[in-house]
Parts: sequence; C-alpha cells; structure tokens
Amino acid sequence: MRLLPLVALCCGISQLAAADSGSRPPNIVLLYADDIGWGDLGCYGAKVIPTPNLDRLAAQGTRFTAGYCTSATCTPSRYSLLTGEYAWRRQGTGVLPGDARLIIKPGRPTMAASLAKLGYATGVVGKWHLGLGSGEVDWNKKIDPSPNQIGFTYSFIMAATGDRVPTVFVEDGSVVGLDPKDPIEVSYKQAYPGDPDLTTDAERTKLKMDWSHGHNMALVNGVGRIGWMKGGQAALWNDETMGDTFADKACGFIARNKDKPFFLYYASHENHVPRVHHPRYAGKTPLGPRGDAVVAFDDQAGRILAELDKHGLAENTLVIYSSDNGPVLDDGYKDKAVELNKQAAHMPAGPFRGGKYSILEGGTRVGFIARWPGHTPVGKVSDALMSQVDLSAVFTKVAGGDPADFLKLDSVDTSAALSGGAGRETLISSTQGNLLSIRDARWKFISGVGVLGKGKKAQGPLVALLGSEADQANDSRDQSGPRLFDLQSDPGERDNVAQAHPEIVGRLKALLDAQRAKGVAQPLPK
Ligand code: NG6
Ligand code: CA
Repeated sequence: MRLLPLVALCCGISQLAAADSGSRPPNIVLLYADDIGWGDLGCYGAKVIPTPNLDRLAAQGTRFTAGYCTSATCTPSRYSLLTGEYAWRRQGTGVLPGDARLIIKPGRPTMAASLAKLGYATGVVGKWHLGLGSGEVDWNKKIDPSPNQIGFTYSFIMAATGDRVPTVFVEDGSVVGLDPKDPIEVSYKQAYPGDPDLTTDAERTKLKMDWSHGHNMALVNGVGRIGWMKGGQAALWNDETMGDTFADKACGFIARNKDKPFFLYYASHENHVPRVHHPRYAGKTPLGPRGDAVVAFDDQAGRILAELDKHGLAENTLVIYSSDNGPVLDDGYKDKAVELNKQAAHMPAGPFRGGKYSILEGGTRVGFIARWPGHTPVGKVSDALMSQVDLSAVFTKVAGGDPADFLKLDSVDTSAALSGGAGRETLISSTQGNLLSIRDARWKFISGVGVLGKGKKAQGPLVALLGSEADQANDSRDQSGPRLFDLQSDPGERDNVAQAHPEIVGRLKALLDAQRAKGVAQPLPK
C-alpha cells in the first residue's frame, strides 16, 4: 500500500519526461558543401569517390533527385539560403571579395534569427562569404556586424573563401590567435611592399600548388590567393588542418548545446579551391585533390553525425545535406582536376551538363538528402522539387514557429516533402550574370542567351563540363531565342524544343515574368 504513491509518482515523472522530450523541437543540422556536384557522392552514382557517411545518411532518410541551390555560385546561394529571398532580386549579392561588408542587414529575418527566437542555440561553422562589418573592416578589433548580429549565437568562420584573404578564422567576431603586435591589413587594390610577385616563374616554382588563373596575389602557406594581406602571422590558417578544425568546432558546438534545441549550419570548405587538404586524404580517389576533398567532406559529415549519436541526439535531429553550387574542375589552380577526371570518366554533375557558373542543370541541381527519424521515409528516392530558398521557412516550421516572414519573400513551405509529400511546383535558378531559368516537374525554360549570361563565353572552368564539341556547338546555335528542355526525356539539355511547344514556353515565361515583377534589383538594405 505504502508503495503505491511512489509508483504513481514514478509513472508520473516518466510520463512527464516522455511528454517533455516529445515537445522538444528537433535539432537541425545543415551539412553544406562547397562546389560538390550532384554526381560526386556514391549515393548519387559516383563510382570512384567513397562517401560512406553521406551514403548512410541517404539510406537512413530520403535522397532527393531534384534538389537545388538558387544560384550557380556561392554568395548568392548562401544569401538565399539564409534569407528566403532569391539573390537575383538584389544588386550586390554576387561573389564577394574577402573585405566586403555584410550583405544581410541586422534585424532582418534570417534562418538563424528565426530559430534563435524559438530558443535554439544557433551556430555557424565554416565558410561564410556574405561579408562582414559595415565597410572598411578593422580586422584587429571586434568585427560588427558579424554572423552573431544576424541570428547566430555562435560563429567560427572564414570571412570569404579559402582562396581569398584574409586567411584567418573569425570566432564570434574576433580573429582567432591574433597577436596585437602584428596587426592585420587587407587590400583588394594593391600589393604590400615586399610581397613576392607570383606571376614570375621564379616564384611560381616555389608554390605548393601553382595557380592556373587568378590566385597570384598574396602568398599564404605556399599558395597564391586573391587579394593581399599583411601581418597576422600567428593567426594564419593552415589549409591542411582546416577541415579538422571546422569539424572540431562543429562537434564542440553540439556537445555544448546537447541539452537544448540547436541549429548547426556546417558550411564546409570542401571542395572549393585551393584543394590543399590533410595528407591523409591524398590518393583516396583517382581524381587527385578534387576527389580527395570530397572524401574529406564525407569524413567531416561522419564526425558530426557520430557526435549526434554519441549524445543520443540523432533520433530527434533533422539533418539536411546540400551544396552551394554545382561542380567545377579547374577553378584557378593546377590540381589536375580536368585530366584526372577525364581519365576516370567521373561525372561530377551526374547525367546533367554544365556546372558551377552555368544555367544548365549542373550549375544548381545538387545533392539534397534529408534524414529525420520518424518523419523522412527511410531509403526513399524522391523526385519532389526542392530549393534551398525554402529552408528558412521549412526549418522555422519544423521548429514550431511561424514561417510567414519567409513566405512573404521567395520561400515555399515544402516541409511536407520531408515526410514524403509534394515539393515545389516551380523553381528559379540563376547565374552570376543573372541569367534565369524556371522549371516545373517536367519542363525547363531558360530566359536569355548562353550558359552564363549575355556576353559571357564559357571559359576553361566550365568547358570540360559542357559535354562533347558537338554539344557545345549545339549550345551556341541556341544563342538567340527561347530555350525549352524536357528534363524528363532530356536531362542533358541538348534538344531545344521551344519551337514545338510555344504554349509551354508562354506559360513558363509568364510565371518567370510574374516573379520578376514582384521585385528585381531592389537596393541592398543599408
Ligand atoms: C572566382 C575565382 C574562383 C572562385 C570563385 C568563387 C578566379 C580566377 N576565380 O572569381 O577560384 O573563388 O570566384 O567561388 O579568381 S564560390 O564557390 O565561392 O562562388
Ligand atoms: Ca561554391
């Protein structure tokens, strides 16, 4: 008899605990790759790149075959990802230099701010590339605004890209490991006295990895970069250990926040140039540094997923994998990507043509995997149309919030697609030159000429991904007039069927024009 109240109490507590854990919204982990193409992962058909961790993630969740970043380069895709707005609506959202000011105005709704408002710890680790400060950043002082002013409660980032100065990490607005006696200066205008001239043969032969175009300004860790910098010797990053550092910081963030809901935006630098990574990855693929860097990315993803397992968090965590733009081979360094890729007959964009920079599918159609135990169908392959511009709304919804701020912009609430439901009806892709395309379940309409935009000819980095010479001749025949492709029967976008289907061209063009009419080239928020 005397035990009864105790039993009742115990049950009460355990029921409470169950209800409590049920009401805790899911953690959200976004594994975001750089320049990794649709066809670069084993689960998307890569034969020569082992990606066991991402393959497992796909097997445990849903793998989308029509997932898109919004733009064929980094800054605009990340802008859309975090704001829920297509970047082509704003001037100044193209690939930024390392000293650019922050292009997202503090106070504006962002993916991170929305989740922070719902009580999430929100961390970004890795490549930022959305600018810092409000112009003329002093790298020796606390940088404000930084990611911490637009919704992240923790940030450990590089300012721009691995090939752009400053080559230092910035944690919560401060350069990591900076010696105040050796202040940093950054210039995108001119070299500093004493800088080596990396255009001379004498200097080039000394480089760890020679450049093929651009990348001949600052010399850091034996590699040429874009822009110049001076000082900050003790703070300079090491390319070889960068991947481990980012994975350490990501795991640390998870461990510190395991008792409350958290959002981790893990923006890996893999496989952006320079592809200089830890020697333990050398030779993991027959593709040279480009393929080996994908293996490094998979390893980092594996460490983060293991950290979730270690704390018993995987069951209540939505994990999404995607990439900021399609693949590129030679992106400015002589890392043999073009030759080795050809030898191994690897298809970095899968069945699609084009890659980074291009309006063809290879530019923006990227890997997209979701795992959320109890929600995402296990082992499913889905052809639902998914866009990263929706993720601000989707994450807010999944966290129990109201996504209205993002739905007013370009986000669509496609959270149902994570549970096996429908995705978008249409989506828009863009290039740096603001060439736009719109697609629905079957058809794709490209507005404008070429694969890059008006007056832009495909150069070295892209040519190898455009297919045969006959394909390229075919592309240039279509330099004028509308282009329409049937993505179901012609995923390689070789057969322009615009003339045969004027009514479909008309319908898609009208939808695109209506989107444009909602606002184009509004000035960047001051
Ligand atoms: C280009 C760089 C390229 C890469 C790209 C941005 C040259 C010649 N090319 O200007 O190497 O840095 O910008 O890539 O310098 S992204 O993935 O961040 O968009
Ligand atoms: Ca990129």
